[in-house]
Amino acid sequence: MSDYVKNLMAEVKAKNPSQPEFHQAVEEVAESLSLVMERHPEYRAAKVLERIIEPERVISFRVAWVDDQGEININRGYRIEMNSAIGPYKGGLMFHPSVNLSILKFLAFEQVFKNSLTTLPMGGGKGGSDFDPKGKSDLKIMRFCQSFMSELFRHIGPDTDVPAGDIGVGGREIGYLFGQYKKLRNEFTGVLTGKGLNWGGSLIRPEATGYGSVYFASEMLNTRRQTLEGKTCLVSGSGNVAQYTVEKINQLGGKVVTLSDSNGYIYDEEGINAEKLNFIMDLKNVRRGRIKEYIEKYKNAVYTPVDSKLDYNPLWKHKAQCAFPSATQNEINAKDAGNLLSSGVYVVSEGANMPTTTEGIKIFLDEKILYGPGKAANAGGVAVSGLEMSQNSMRLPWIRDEVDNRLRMIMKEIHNTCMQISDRFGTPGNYVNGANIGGFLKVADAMIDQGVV
Ligand code: NDP
Ligand code: 2IT
Repeated sequence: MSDYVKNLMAEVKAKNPSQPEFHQAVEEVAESLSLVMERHPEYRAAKVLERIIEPERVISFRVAWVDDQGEININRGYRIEMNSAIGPYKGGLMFHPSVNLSILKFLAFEQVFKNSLTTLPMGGGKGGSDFDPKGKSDLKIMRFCQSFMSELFRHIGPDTDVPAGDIGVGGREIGYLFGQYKKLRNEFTGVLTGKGLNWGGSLIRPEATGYGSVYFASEMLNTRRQTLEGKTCLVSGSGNVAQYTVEKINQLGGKVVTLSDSNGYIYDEEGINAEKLNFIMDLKNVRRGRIKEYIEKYKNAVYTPVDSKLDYNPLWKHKAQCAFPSATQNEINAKDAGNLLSSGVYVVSEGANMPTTTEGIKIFLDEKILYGPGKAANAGGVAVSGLEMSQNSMRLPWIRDEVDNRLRMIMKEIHNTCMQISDRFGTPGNYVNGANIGGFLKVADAMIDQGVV
Protein backbone atom coordinates (compact mmCIF):
# COMPACT_ATOMS: atom_id res chain seq x y z
CA MET A 1 0.00 0.00 0.00
CA SER A 2 1.45 3.40 -0.99
CA ASP A 3 1.87 6.22 1.56
CA TYR A 4 -0.83 8.12 -0.30
CA VAL A 5 -3.38 5.35 0.29
CA LYS A 6 -2.20 4.71 3.86
CA ASN A 7 -2.62 8.36 4.88
CA LEU A 8 -5.93 8.74 3.10
CA MET A 9 -7.36 5.58 4.70
CA ALA A 10 -6.19 6.61 8.17
CA GLU A 11 -8.12 9.83 7.73
CA VAL A 12 -11.21 8.10 6.27
CA LYS A 13 -11.31 5.64 9.18
CA ALA A 14 -10.84 8.35 11.82
CA LYS A 15 -13.54 10.55 10.30
CA ASN A 16 -16.02 7.74 9.55
CA PRO A 17 -15.73 5.21 12.36
CA SER A 18 -17.80 1.99 12.23
CA GLN A 19 -18.32 2.18 8.46
CA PRO A 20 -16.41 -0.92 7.26
CA GLU A 21 -18.16 -1.21 3.87
CA PHE A 22 -17.45 2.46 3.11
CA HIS A 23 -13.77 2.01 4.08
CA GLN A 24 -13.58 -1.07 1.84
CA ALA A 25 -15.00 0.72 -1.21
CA VAL A 26 -12.78 3.79 -0.74
CA GLU A 27 -9.62 1.74 -0.25
CA GLU A 28 -10.19 -0.20 -3.46
CA VAL A 29 -10.58 3.00 -5.47
CA ALA A 30 -7.68 4.75 -3.70
CA GLU A 31 -5.36 1.83 -4.52
CA SER A 32 -6.18 2.20 -8.22
CA LEU A 33 -5.89 5.98 -8.09
CA SER A 34 -2.43 5.94 -6.55
CA LEU A 35 -1.31 5.13 -10.13
CA VAL A 36 -3.00 8.33 -11.35
CA MET A 37 -1.72 10.55 -8.54
CA GLU A 38 1.89 9.65 -9.37
CA ARG A 39 1.48 10.84 -12.95
CA HIS A 40 -0.97 13.67 -12.33
CA PRO A 41 -0.02 15.59 -9.18
CA GLU A 42 -2.66 18.20 -10.13
CA TYR A 43 -5.44 15.87 -8.93
CA ARG A 44 -3.66 15.42 -5.64
CA ALA A 45 -3.06 19.14 -5.25
CA ALA A 46 -6.74 19.84 -5.92
CA LYS A 47 -7.66 17.20 -3.28
CA VAL A 48 -10.19 15.74 -5.68
CA LEU A 49 -10.45 12.30 -4.09
CA GLU A 50 -10.58 13.84 -0.61
CA ARG A 51 -13.57 15.86 -1.83
CA ILE A 52 -15.27 12.91 -3.56
CA ILE A 53 -15.23 10.78 -0.40
CA GLU A 54 -17.12 13.46 1.53
CA PRO A 55 -20.81 13.27 0.50
CA GLU A 56 -22.19 16.59 -0.73
CA ARG A 57 -25.19 15.97 1.50
CA VAL A 58 -26.40 13.19 3.84
CA ILE A 59 -30.09 13.18 4.67
CA SER A 60 -31.43 11.00 7.48
CA PHE A 61 -35.06 11.07 8.49
CA ARG A 62 -37.77 9.40 10.53
CA VAL A 63 -40.33 7.30 8.72
CA ALA A 64 -43.30 6.77 11.03
CA TRP A 65 -46.24 4.84 9.60
CA VAL A 66 -49.35 3.00 10.73
CA ASP A 67 -49.74 -0.56 9.43
CA ASP A 68 -52.95 -2.38 8.49
CA GLN A 69 -53.38 -3.65 12.07
CA GLY A 70 -53.27 -0.08 13.37
CA GLU A 71 -49.79 -0.56 14.84
CA ILE A 72 -47.32 2.35 14.73
CA ASN A 73 -43.94 1.57 13.14
CA ILE A 74 -40.80 3.69 13.07
CA ASN A 75 -38.09 3.20 10.47
CA ARG A 76 -35.10 5.25 9.43
CA GLY A 77 -34.82 6.70 5.91
CA TYR A 78 -31.71 8.02 4.15
CA ARG A 79 -30.56 9.70 0.98
CA ILE A 80 -26.85 10.15 0.34
CA GLU A 81 -26.24 12.85 -2.28
CA MET A 82 -22.66 11.96 -3.00
CA ASN A 83 -21.52 13.89 -6.06
CA SER A 84 -23.19 16.13 -8.64
CA ALA A 85 -20.17 17.17 -10.74
CA ILE A 86 -21.41 15.60 -13.97
CA GLY A 87 -25.19 15.51 -13.48
CA PRO A 88 -28.05 15.24 -10.99
CA TYR A 89 -27.57 12.72 -8.18
CA LYS A 90 -28.67 9.33 -9.48
CA GLY A 91 -28.88 5.95 -7.81
CA GLY A 92 -31.16 3.40 -6.24
CA LEU A 93 -33.06 2.98 -2.99
CA MET A 94 -32.48 -0.12 -0.88
CA PHE A 95 -35.08 -1.41 1.58
CA HIS A 96 -33.43 -4.06 3.75
CA PRO A 97 -33.12 -4.49 7.55
CA SER A 98 -29.31 -4.32 7.27
CA VAL A 99 -29.36 -0.82 5.74
CA ASN A 100 -27.14 1.67 7.58
CA LEU A 101 -24.94 4.66 6.75
CA SER A 102 -21.90 2.52 5.98
CA ILE A 103 -23.74 0.44 3.37
CA LEU A 104 -25.44 3.40 1.73
CA LYS A 105 -22.26 5.48 1.65
CA PHE A 106 -20.31 2.67 0.00
CA LEU A 107 -23.08 2.28 -2.56
CA ALA A 108 -23.30 6.04 -3.22
CA PHE A 109 -19.51 6.22 -3.58
CA GLU A 110 -19.45 3.33 -6.09
CA GLN A 111 -22.33 4.95 -7.95
CA VAL A 112 -20.30 8.10 -8.70
CA PHE A 113 -17.71 6.10 -10.68
CA LYS A 114 -20.25 3.74 -12.24
CA ASN A 115 -22.44 6.55 -13.51
CA SER A 116 -19.43 8.33 -14.94
CA LEU A 117 -18.47 5.16 -16.85
CA THR A 118 -21.91 4.94 -18.51
CA THR A 119 -21.03 8.00 -20.67
CA LEU A 120 -24.31 9.63 -19.55
CA PRO A 121 -24.62 12.85 -17.50
CA MET A 122 -25.46 11.46 -14.06
CA GLY A 123 -23.99 12.23 -10.64
CA GLY A 124 -24.02 9.67 -7.83
CA GLY A 125 -26.43 9.04 -4.97
CA LYS A 126 -28.04 6.25 -3.00
CA GLY A 127 -30.71 5.92 -0.36
CA GLY A 128 -33.04 3.58 1.40
CA SER A 129 -34.35 2.38 4.70
CA ASP A 130 -33.96 -0.35 7.30
CA PHE A 131 -37.57 -1.29 6.46
CA ASP A 132 -37.94 -5.00 5.63
CA PRO A 133 -40.48 -5.54 2.83
CA LYS A 134 -40.20 -9.34 3.07
CA GLY A 135 -43.55 -11.03 3.77
CA LYS A 136 -45.42 -7.71 4.10
CA SER A 137 -48.83 -7.10 2.50
CA ASP A 138 -49.16 -4.69 -0.45
CA LEU A 139 -51.04 -2.33 1.86
CA LYS A 140 -48.19 -2.23 4.39
CA ILE A 141 -45.68 -1.63 1.59
CA MET A 142 -47.82 1.20 0.21
CA ARG A 143 -48.19 2.89 3.57
CA PHE A 144 -44.47 2.69 4.22
CA CYS A 145 -43.59 4.03 0.74
CA GLN A 146 -46.00 6.95 1.14
CA SER A 147 -44.55 7.91 4.49
CA PHE A 148 -40.97 7.55 3.17
CA MET A 149 -41.76 9.83 0.21
CA SER A 150 -43.53 12.36 2.45
CA GLU A 151 -40.05 13.42 3.58
CA LEU A 152 -37.89 12.44 0.61
CA PHE A 153 -39.93 14.50 -1.90
CA ARG A 154 -38.49 17.80 -0.66
CA HIS A 155 -34.93 16.68 -1.43
CA ILE A 156 -35.34 15.17 -4.92
CA GLY A 157 -36.47 16.30 -8.38
CA PRO A 158 -35.90 15.43 -12.05
CA ASP A 159 -32.95 17.88 -12.27
CA THR A 160 -31.74 17.43 -8.68
CA ASP A 161 -31.79 13.81 -7.57
CA VAL A 162 -33.45 10.88 -9.32
CA PRO A 163 -33.81 7.69 -7.24
CA ALA A 164 -34.59 4.20 -8.60
CA GLY A 165 -34.80 0.62 -7.33
CA ASP A 166 -32.24 -1.65 -5.69
CA ILE A 167 -32.54 -4.51 -3.17
CA GLY A 168 -36.12 -4.64 -1.88
CA VAL A 169 -37.31 -1.87 -4.20
CA GLY A 170 -38.85 -3.01 -7.49
CA GLY A 171 -41.69 -1.90 -9.75
CA ARG A 172 -44.32 -2.12 -7.01
CA GLU A 173 -42.42 0.15 -4.62
CA ILE A 174 -41.45 2.64 -7.36
CA GLY A 175 -45.17 2.88 -8.21
CA TYR A 176 -46.21 3.78 -4.66
CA LEU A 177 -43.28 6.21 -4.29
CA PHE A 178 -44.09 7.92 -7.60
CA GLY A 179 -47.80 8.22 -6.76
CA GLN A 180 -47.00 9.98 -3.49
CA TYR A 181 -44.40 12.29 -5.07
CA LYS A 182 -46.87 13.32 -7.78
CA LYS A 183 -49.55 14.03 -5.20
CA LEU A 184 -47.29 16.14 -2.99
CA ARG A 185 -45.70 18.15 -5.82
CA ASN A 186 -48.66 18.21 -8.19
CA GLU A 187 -46.20 17.45 -10.98
CA PHE A 188 -45.82 14.56 -13.41
CA THR A 189 -42.05 14.39 -13.96
CA GLY A 190 -39.34 11.79 -14.40
CA VAL A 191 -38.30 12.02 -10.75
CA LEU A 192 -37.84 8.27 -10.37
CA THR A 193 -36.67 5.63 -12.83
CA GLY A 194 -37.83 2.05 -13.12
CA LYS A 195 -41.37 3.36 -13.58
CA GLY A 196 -44.19 1.31 -15.10
CA LEU A 197 -44.43 1.39 -18.90
CA ASN A 198 -47.80 3.16 -18.86
CA TRP A 199 -46.54 6.05 -16.76
CA GLY A 200 -43.12 7.03 -18.08
CA GLY A 201 -41.06 3.87 -17.68
CA SER A 202 -38.61 2.58 -20.29
CA LEU A 203 -38.65 -0.73 -22.07
CA ILE A 204 -35.65 -2.88 -21.04
CA ARG A 205 -35.16 -1.09 -17.67
CA PRO A 206 -36.25 -4.20 -15.69
CA GLU A 207 -33.90 -6.34 -17.79
CA ALA A 208 -31.03 -3.84 -18.00
CA THR A 209 -28.76 -4.73 -15.07
CA GLY A 210 -28.84 -8.48 -15.72
CA TYR A 211 -28.58 -8.12 -19.51
CA GLY A 212 -25.77 -5.58 -19.10
CA SER A 213 -23.76 -7.85 -16.83
CA VAL A 214 -24.02 -10.65 -19.39
CA TYR A 215 -23.08 -8.28 -22.25
CA PHE A 216 -20.05 -7.27 -20.19
CA ALA A 217 -19.07 -10.91 -19.68
CA SER A 218 -19.42 -11.46 -23.45
CA GLU A 219 -17.12 -8.51 -24.11
CA MET A 220 -14.55 -9.92 -21.68
CA LEU A 221 -14.77 -13.37 -23.30
CA ASN A 222 -14.40 -11.78 -26.72
CA THR A 223 -10.89 -10.61 -25.75
CA ARG A 224 -10.03 -14.33 -25.79
CA ARG A 225 -12.09 -14.94 -28.94
CA GLN A 226 -14.67 -16.89 -26.90
CA THR A 227 -18.43 -16.65 -26.33
CA LEU A 228 -20.91 -17.77 -23.66
CA GLU A 229 -22.18 -20.58 -25.91
CA GLY A 230 -21.94 -23.88 -24.05
CA LYS A 231 -20.54 -22.30 -20.86
CA THR A 232 -21.85 -23.39 -17.45
CA CYS A 233 -22.68 -20.42 -15.21
CA LEU A 234 -23.20 -19.93 -11.47
CA VAL A 235 -25.65 -17.15 -10.58
CA SER A 236 -26.44 -16.05 -7.02
CA GLY A 237 -29.56 -14.17 -5.89
CA SER A 238 -32.97 -14.64 -7.46
CA GLY A 239 -34.21 -11.06 -7.63
CA ASN A 240 -34.30 -8.55 -10.45
CA VAL A 241 -30.64 -8.75 -11.46
CA ALA A 242 -30.32 -12.53 -11.16
CA GLN A 243 -33.50 -13.25 -13.15
CA TYR A 244 -32.52 -11.25 -16.23
CA THR A 245 -28.96 -12.50 -16.01
CA VAL A 246 -30.33 -16.02 -16.40
CA GLU A 247 -32.60 -14.93 -19.28
CA LYS A 248 -29.74 -13.41 -21.28
CA ILE A 249 -27.30 -16.28 -20.57
CA ASN A 250 -29.92 -18.71 -21.90
CA GLN A 251 -30.45 -16.57 -25.01
CA LEU A 252 -26.70 -16.62 -25.67
CA GLY A 253 -26.46 -20.41 -25.35
CA GLY A 254 -25.06 -20.70 -21.82
CA LYS A 255 -26.41 -22.90 -19.03
CA VAL A 256 -27.21 -21.58 -15.53
CA VAL A 257 -27.11 -24.19 -12.74
CA THR A 258 -27.60 -22.17 -9.52
CA LEU A 259 -29.77 -19.44 -7.98
CA SER A 260 -30.15 -18.41 -4.33
CA ASP A 261 -31.88 -16.27 -1.75
CA SER A 262 -30.88 -15.39 1.80
CA ASN A 263 -32.06 -18.80 3.07
CA GLY A 264 -30.21 -21.08 0.66
CA TYR A 265 -29.50 -22.04 -2.94
CA ILE A 266 -30.68 -24.46 -5.61
CA TYR A 267 -28.46 -26.47 -7.92
CA ASP A 268 -30.05 -27.75 -11.13
CA GLU A 269 -27.53 -29.72 -13.13
CA GLU A 270 -29.79 -29.74 -16.21
CA GLY A 271 -29.88 -25.96 -16.33
CA ILE A 272 -32.51 -23.35 -15.48
CA ASN A 273 -34.14 -23.01 -18.89
CA ALA A 274 -36.74 -20.44 -20.01
CA GLU A 275 -39.68 -22.42 -18.64
CA LYS A 276 -38.02 -22.87 -15.23
CA LEU A 277 -37.09 -19.19 -15.20
CA ASN A 278 -40.77 -18.31 -15.75
CA PHE A 279 -41.59 -20.39 -12.69
CA ILE A 280 -38.98 -18.46 -10.68
CA MET A 281 -40.24 -15.08 -11.88
CA ASP A 282 -43.78 -15.98 -10.81
CA LEU A 283 -42.48 -17.41 -7.50
CA LYS A 284 -40.37 -14.35 -6.68
CA ASN A 285 -42.23 -11.44 -8.27
CA VAL A 286 -45.88 -12.48 -7.87
CA ARG A 287 -46.15 -15.09 -5.10
CA ARG A 288 -43.11 -13.67 -3.29
CA GLY A 289 -42.02 -17.13 -2.16
CA ARG A 290 -38.67 -18.69 -1.28
CA ILE A 291 -36.19 -20.29 -3.70
CA LYS A 292 -36.46 -23.68 -1.96
CA GLU A 293 -39.94 -24.09 -3.50
CA TYR A 294 -38.14 -24.71 -6.82
CA ILE A 295 -37.28 -28.28 -5.83
CA GLU A 296 -40.95 -29.10 -5.13
CA LYS A 297 -41.57 -28.56 -8.86
CA TYR A 298 -38.24 -29.61 -10.34
CA LYS A 299 -37.43 -32.79 -8.46
CA ASN A 300 -33.95 -33.33 -9.92
CA ALA A 301 -32.67 -30.09 -8.44
CA VAL A 302 -31.04 -29.94 -5.02
CA TYR A 303 -31.66 -27.30 -2.33
CA THR A 304 -28.96 -26.43 0.21
CA PRO A 305 -29.95 -24.19 3.12
CA VAL A 306 -27.51 -21.56 4.41
CA ASP A 307 -25.23 -23.05 7.06
CA SER A 308 -23.94 -20.21 9.21
CA LYS A 309 -21.19 -22.46 10.61
CA LEU A 310 -19.48 -22.61 7.20
CA ASP A 311 -16.93 -19.93 6.33
CA TYR A 312 -17.64 -20.32 2.60
CA ASN A 313 -20.71 -20.54 0.35
CA PRO A 314 -21.04 -24.00 -1.27
CA LEU A 315 -22.78 -22.39 -4.26
CA TRP A 316 -19.38 -21.23 -5.51
CA LYS A 317 -17.93 -24.79 -5.44
CA HIS A 318 -19.86 -26.18 -8.40
CA LYS A 319 -18.01 -26.88 -11.62
CA ALA A 320 -18.48 -24.00 -14.07
CA GLN A 321 -16.63 -21.51 -16.27
CA CYS A 322 -18.50 -18.31 -15.40
CA ALA A 323 -19.90 -16.73 -12.23
CA PHE A 324 -22.41 -13.89 -11.92
CA PRO A 325 -22.72 -12.85 -8.25
CA SER A 326 -26.07 -11.01 -8.24
CA ALA A 327 -27.30 -10.97 -4.63
CA THR A 328 -25.49 -8.57 -2.32
CA GLN A 329 -22.21 -7.07 -1.04
CA ASN A 330 -19.36 -9.29 0.20
CA GLU A 331 -20.97 -12.55 -0.86
CA ILE A 332 -17.62 -13.90 -2.18
CA ASN A 333 -14.80 -14.07 0.39
CA ALA A 334 -11.23 -15.27 -0.14
CA LYS A 335 -12.23 -18.89 0.37
CA ASP A 336 -15.08 -18.60 -2.13
CA ALA A 337 -12.75 -16.94 -4.63
CA GLY A 338 -10.32 -19.85 -4.25
CA ASN A 339 -13.17 -22.36 -4.62
CA LEU A 340 -14.35 -20.63 -7.81
CA LEU A 341 -10.89 -20.92 -9.35
CA SER A 342 -10.63 -24.60 -8.31
CA SER A 343 -13.99 -25.36 -9.90
CA GLY A 344 -12.84 -23.96 -13.24
CA VAL A 345 -14.32 -20.45 -13.21
CA TYR A 346 -12.32 -17.88 -15.17
CA VAL A 347 -15.04 -15.27 -15.87
CA VAL A 348 -16.61 -13.29 -13.01
CA SER A 349 -19.08 -10.55 -13.94
CA GLU A 350 -20.49 -8.74 -10.91
CA GLY A 351 -24.21 -8.01 -11.15
CA ALA A 352 -24.27 -7.06 -7.47
CA ASN A 353 -22.45 -4.08 -5.95
CA MET A 354 -19.10 -5.01 -4.35
CA PRO A 355 -19.99 -8.71 -4.01
CA THR A 356 -16.30 -9.68 -3.64
CA THR A 357 -14.23 -8.86 -0.55
CA THR A 358 -10.85 -7.12 -0.89
CA GLU A 359 -9.04 -10.44 -0.34
CA GLY A 360 -11.24 -12.17 -2.93
CA ILE A 361 -10.51 -9.50 -5.54
CA LYS A 362 -6.79 -9.90 -4.98
CA ILE A 363 -7.07 -13.63 -5.72
CA PHE A 364 -8.93 -12.96 -8.99
CA LEU A 365 -6.44 -10.28 -10.08
CA ASP A 366 -3.38 -12.39 -9.20
CA GLU A 367 -4.81 -15.24 -11.27
CA LYS A 368 -5.51 -12.83 -14.17
CA ILE A 369 -8.99 -14.20 -14.79
CA LEU A 370 -11.60 -12.13 -16.62
CA TYR A 371 -12.87 -10.25 -13.58
CA GLY A 372 -15.45 -7.49 -14.21
CA PRO A 373 -16.05 -5.41 -11.05
CA GLY A 374 -19.59 -4.27 -10.26
CA LYS A 375 -19.14 -0.62 -11.10
CA ALA A 376 -18.40 -1.63 -14.70
CA ALA A 377 -20.32 -4.90 -15.10
CA ASN A 378 -23.61 -3.83 -13.48
CA ALA A 379 -23.72 -0.29 -14.90
CA GLY A 380 -26.36 -1.33 -17.45
CA GLY A 381 -29.15 -0.75 -14.93
CA VAL A 382 -28.34 2.86 -14.19
CA ALA A 383 -27.45 3.40 -17.86
CA VAL A 384 -30.97 2.49 -18.93
CA SER A 385 -32.26 4.64 -16.06
CA GLY A 386 -30.37 7.47 -17.78
CA LEU A 387 -32.09 6.54 -21.05
CA GLU A 388 -35.43 6.58 -19.22
CA MET A 389 -34.63 10.14 -18.10
CA SER A 390 -33.85 11.11 -21.71
CA GLN A 391 -37.16 9.66 -22.92
CA ASN A 392 -39.03 11.47 -20.12
CA SER A 393 -37.40 14.77 -21.07
CA MET A 394 -38.32 14.27 -24.73
CA ARG A 395 -41.76 12.91 -23.79
CA LEU A 396 -41.15 10.18 -26.36
CA PRO A 397 -40.77 6.48 -25.59
CA TRP A 398 -38.24 4.42 -27.55
CA ILE A 399 -38.95 0.94 -28.89
CA ARG A 400 -37.37 -2.10 -27.25
CA ASP A 401 -34.61 -2.54 -29.85
CA GLU A 402 -33.56 1.09 -29.62
CA VAL A 403 -33.02 0.82 -25.86
CA ASP A 404 -31.42 -2.63 -26.02
CA ASN A 405 -29.00 -1.52 -28.75
CA ARG A 406 -28.02 1.54 -26.74
CA LEU A 407 -27.51 -0.65 -23.66
CA ARG A 408 -25.30 -3.00 -25.66
CA MET A 409 -23.28 -0.07 -27.04
CA ILE A 410 -22.85 1.44 -23.57
CA MET A 411 -21.61 -1.87 -22.11
CA LYS A 412 -19.16 -2.17 -25.01
CA GLU A 413 -17.98 1.39 -24.41
CA ILE A 414 -17.48 0.72 -20.67
CA HIS A 415 -15.49 -2.38 -21.55
CA ASN A 416 -13.33 -0.36 -23.99
CA THR A 417 -12.72 2.31 -21.37
CA CYS A 418 -11.61 -0.32 -18.85
CA MET A 419 -9.26 -1.93 -21.37
CA GLN A 420 -7.73 1.31 -22.62
CA ILE A 421 -7.26 2.87 -19.19
CA SER A 422 -5.81 -0.27 -17.62
CA ASP A 423 -3.33 -0.44 -20.52
CA ARG A 424 -2.47 3.24 -20.22
CA PHE A 425 -1.65 2.88 -16.52
CA GLY A 426 0.50 -0.20 -16.99
CA THR A 427 -1.89 -2.89 -15.72
CA PRO A 428 -3.37 -4.43 -18.90
CA GLY A 429 -6.44 -6.61 -18.37
CA ASN A 430 -7.03 -5.21 -14.86
CA TYR A 431 -10.67 -4.11 -15.08
CA VAL A 432 -10.61 -2.88 -11.47
CA ASN A 433 -8.03 -0.22 -12.26
CA GLY A 434 -9.70 0.45 -15.60
CA ALA A 435 -13.11 1.09 -14.02
CA ASN A 436 -11.87 3.05 -11.01
CA ILE A 437 -9.57 5.32 -12.99
CA GLY A 438 -11.90 5.62 -15.99
CA GLY A 439 -14.80 6.61 -13.76
CA PHE A 440 -12.64 9.02 -11.73
CA LEU A 441 -11.04 11.05 -14.53
CA LYS A 442 -14.28 12.49 -15.90
CA VAL A 443 -15.62 13.43 -12.46
CA ALA A 444 -12.25 14.84 -11.34
CA ASP A 445 -11.88 17.04 -14.42
CA ALA A 446 -15.45 18.33 -13.99
CA MET A 447 -14.76 19.16 -10.32
CA ILE A 448 -11.59 21.04 -11.21
CA ASP A 449 -13.45 22.98 -13.94
CA GLN A 450 -16.18 23.94 -11.46
CA GLY A 451 -13.86 25.17 -8.71
CA VAL A 452 -13.80 24.35 -5.02
CA VAL A 453 -17.45 24.07 -3.99
P1 NDP B 1 -33.68 -7.83 -5.33
O1 NDP B 1 -34.23 -7.33 -4.06
O2 NDP B 1 -34.55 -7.94 -6.52
O3 NDP B 1 -33.00 -9.26 -5.13
C1 NDP B 1 -31.97 -9.44 -4.20
C2 NDP B 1 -31.63 -10.91 -4.14
O4 NDP B 1 -30.45 -11.08 -3.37
C3 NDP B 1 -32.70 -11.73 -3.46
O5 NDP B 1 -32.67 -13.04 -3.97
C4 NDP B 1 -32.26 -11.71 -2.00
O6 NDP B 1 -32.73 -12.78 -1.22
C5 NDP B 1 -30.75 -11.80 -2.15
N1 NDP B 1 -30.13 -11.12 -1.01
C6 NDP B 1 -30.31 -9.83 -0.63
N2 NDP B 1 -29.62 -9.55 0.48
C7 NDP B 1 -29.01 -10.69 0.81
C8 NDP B 1 -28.16 -11.06 1.87
N3 NDP B 1 -27.78 -10.17 2.82
N4 NDP B 1 -27.71 -12.34 1.88
C9 NDP B 1 -28.07 -13.23 0.92
N5 NDP B 1 -28.88 -12.94 -0.10
C10 NDP B 1 -29.34 -11.70 -0.14
O7 NDP B 1 -32.42 -6.88 -5.65
P2 NDP B 1 -31.64 -6.68 -7.03
O8 NDP B 1 -31.67 -7.92 -7.83
O9 NDP B 1 -32.11 -5.42 -7.62
O10 NDP B 1 -30.16 -6.40 -6.49
C11 NDP B 1 -29.17 -7.42 -6.37
C12 NDP B 1 -27.79 -6.77 -6.33
O11 NDP B 1 -27.57 -6.03 -7.54
C13 NDP B 1 -27.56 -5.77 -5.20
O12 NDP B 1 -26.21 -5.83 -4.81
C14 NDP B 1 -27.83 -4.42 -5.88
O13 NDP B 1 -27.20 -3.36 -5.21
C15 NDP B 1 -27.22 -4.69 -7.25
N6 NDP B 1 -27.65 -3.84 -8.35
C16 NDP B 1 -28.96 -3.71 -8.67
C17 NDP B 1 -29.35 -2.93 -9.74
C18 NDP B 1 -30.76 -2.83 -10.19
O14 NDP B 1 -31.00 -2.20 -11.22
N7 NDP B 1 -31.72 -3.41 -9.49
C19 NDP B 1 -28.35 -2.19 -10.53
C20 NDP B 1 -26.99 -2.46 -10.16
C21 NDP B 1 -26.67 -3.24 -9.10
P3 NDP B 1 -33.90 -12.54 -0.14
O15 NDP B 1 -35.14 -12.38 -0.96
O16 NDP B 1 -33.89 -13.75 0.71
O17 NDP B 1 -33.52 -11.29 0.60
O1 2IT C 1 -26.73 0.12 -8.10
C1 2IT C 1 -27.31 0.60 -9.10
O2 2IT C 1 -26.68 1.02 -10.07
C2 2IT C 1 -28.77 0.66 -9.10
N1 2IT C 1 -29.39 0.19 -8.15
C3 2IT C 1 -29.50 1.32 -10.23
C4 2IT C 1 -29.60 2.78 -9.98
C5 2IT C 1 -30.48 3.54 -10.94
O3 2IT C 1 -30.57 4.75 -10.74
O4 2IT C 1 -31.05 2.97 -11.87
